[in-house]
Amino acid sequence: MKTALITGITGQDGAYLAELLLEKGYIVHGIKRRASLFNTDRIDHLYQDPHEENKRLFLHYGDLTDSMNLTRIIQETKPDEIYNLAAMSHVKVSFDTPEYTANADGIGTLRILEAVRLLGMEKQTKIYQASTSELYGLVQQVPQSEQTPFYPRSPYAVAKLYGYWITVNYREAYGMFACNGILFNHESPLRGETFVTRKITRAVAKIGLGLQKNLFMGNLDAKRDWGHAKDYVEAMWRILQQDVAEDFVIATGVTTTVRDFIRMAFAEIGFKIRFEGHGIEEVGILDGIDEAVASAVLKVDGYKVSVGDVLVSIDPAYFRPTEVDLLIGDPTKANEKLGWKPKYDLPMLVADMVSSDVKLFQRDIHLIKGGHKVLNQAE
Ligand code: NDP
Ligand code: GDR
Repeated sequence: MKTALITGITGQDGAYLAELLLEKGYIVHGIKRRASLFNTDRIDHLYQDPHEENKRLFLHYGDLTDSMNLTRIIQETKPDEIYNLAAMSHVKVSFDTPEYTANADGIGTLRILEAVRLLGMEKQTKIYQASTSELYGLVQQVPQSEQTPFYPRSPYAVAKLYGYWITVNYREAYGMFACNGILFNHESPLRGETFVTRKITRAVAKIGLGLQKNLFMGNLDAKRDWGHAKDYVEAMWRILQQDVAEDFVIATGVTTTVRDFIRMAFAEIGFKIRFEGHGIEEVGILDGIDEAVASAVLKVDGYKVSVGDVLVSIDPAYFRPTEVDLLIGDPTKANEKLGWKPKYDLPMLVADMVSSDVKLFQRDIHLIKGGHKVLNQAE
């Protein structure tokens, strides 16, 4: 029975990876941060009572900014595999908290690698580092592959650039089995609510149910290669099952604008959106309603919006000081060496996210109608 340690187990990827590894028979240790409110929503379904026999999921308090804590957890859990997923992962927020981001995302990676080395575990513990397509930043060439030069465009990406290279360096200097997965954007119903896809699918559900009037967005021209997180955690695991430690690009190879993602998401609830104007003057207007699709999805309150309403507006607050305009990954190496191919395409991803958010808010409406208080969820 193998043992894995997941940093960032309470995040989107941590939750799907923990589920996958438990299914594969692993003992799974996860590091969670102490918070004033519970932050384990995404893994509560995996929770096992501490008194249960054959328990295989264990949580430890910790933080990537605390070397001693990380060293102790690694020493105690003796993992065969470490998945370093913890990070301050929001690109826009990294402009507000650049030093903390460097500490957690950059030096945090060093802390894990150095702990394994100091403990003399460099020949027994494999390490996965959550690297990112944000490393490519300013477009040099497309599609982006393992050979494409990096040009990071945010404090987040610069911190992750350090994480990438320190992982390569420990592999080369100490013969450690340490690999970078250069993952392109991946989303799911568990995606954090302030990332663009989830922000859109939540708003689509709420607008459709009459709970929200308008969606405020930033740059609609950005293009992203979006996949499903479930597929991407499978790739992480495969990367560590290789005989030789290597870095891999994980992507779908298809790119789409934020604007088209919005169109697709509204289409899921039967709304057609027309975009007019340019730059911060651009708006998305409800152009038509497909009654058949809409009535199938919107079972609670019916429509509160009409054709001609402005449903999408631009707010410059959501623009970044430096933007990554175009990401499109070349997953050929992963296809060939890992035998990895995504099961979800973009339409399936959008459908999964919108239907999940519609259910979420339909449940809220039932609770409100039943006189229960629903916690305010941040936009
Ligand atoms: P999330 O933001 O959903 O999860 C991040 C996790 O890291 C959470 O568990 C969070 O804890 C934890 N965390 C944050 N800061 C610290 C810290 N200082 N110490 C310990 N834990 C911390 O990210 P994702 O699941 O989407 O991404 C996983 C990793 O993959 C991240 O490193 C991200 O940068 C990277 N990545 C993500 C991509 C994507 O498209 N999703 C693409 C490429 C790379 P808490 O729950 O308490 O906030
Ligand atoms: P990204 O994801 O920055 O690619 O990083 P995000 O979903 O935040 O942005 C994608 C693109 O959408 C544009 N955008 C907006 N973004 C947000 N969040 N909110 C808006 O209102 C909005 N309007 C337009 C952005 O400008 C951007 O171009 C994600 C994170 O998961 C990283 O941790 C990971 O490394 C990369 O993906 C790969």
